Amino acid sequence: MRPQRKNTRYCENPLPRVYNSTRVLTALTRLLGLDNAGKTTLLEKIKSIYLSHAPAPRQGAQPPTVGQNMSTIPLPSPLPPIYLKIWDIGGQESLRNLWTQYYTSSHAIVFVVDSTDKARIEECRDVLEIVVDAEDTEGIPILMLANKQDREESLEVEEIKEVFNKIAERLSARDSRVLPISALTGTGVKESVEWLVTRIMRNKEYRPPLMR
Ligand SMILES: Nc1nc2c(ncn2[C@@H]2O[C@H](COP(=O)(O)OP(=O)(O)OP(=O)(O)O)[C@@H](O)[C@H]2O)c(=O)[nH]1
Ligand SMILES: [Mg+2]
Repeated sequence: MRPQRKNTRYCENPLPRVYNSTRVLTALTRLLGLDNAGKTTLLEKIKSIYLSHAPAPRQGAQPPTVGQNMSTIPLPSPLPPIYLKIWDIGGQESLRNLWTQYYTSSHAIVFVVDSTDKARIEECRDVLEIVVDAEDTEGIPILMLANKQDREESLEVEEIKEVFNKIAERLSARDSRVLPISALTGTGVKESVEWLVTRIMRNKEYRPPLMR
């Protein structure tokens, strides 16, 4: 008799069995933004909200991301029956030129801004401008998140909007939004996911989600 092989394949998020067979669509979302913006914390927070047993992120617990992290989030009803595959990509300057390779396969982009980092807000705008101007991001929803709103010194969302106004004009033809969040406490995170999935579905003729 042949020895039984152990399945050792690593699987970060085994998907719950309760999902019925009609749930077959997958949309790819990329979390972009400068280093220290809170992308990994946001991904961890989303996991803790939508996946059972995923722990909530703790302040300062995430080391800077050198490559990328990915999680698949099955969205609960009444949201559309879709899996959101979220990629958190390192934001250090040396890693940013790698972002372009992900644009064509993305159904939405989430650009995370550290609202407390006033010194780099212009850099942040310049980087977002490059993302928005890239040919392969044309027509896909872009969500800008003014993160770290739990911190007293953070810029208000209206102040962030002002900085990004110039870009917003160029985005007028497509779905975009600026929302205030705290990836740490979770304020605004569900609303952000809901905005994303609604816009991805609305855009499905232009960039159809994948069949699983
Ligand atoms: N107070 C507060 N701190 C936050 C929040 N989000 C992230 N942080 C902190 O900000 C720091 C950076 O967070 P990360 O999630 O590692 O940032 P990142 O965007 O993934 O950074 P890179 O991987 O270098 O691109 C950590 O100390 C987090 O705990 C937030 O909403 N509020
Ligand atoms: Mg990170």
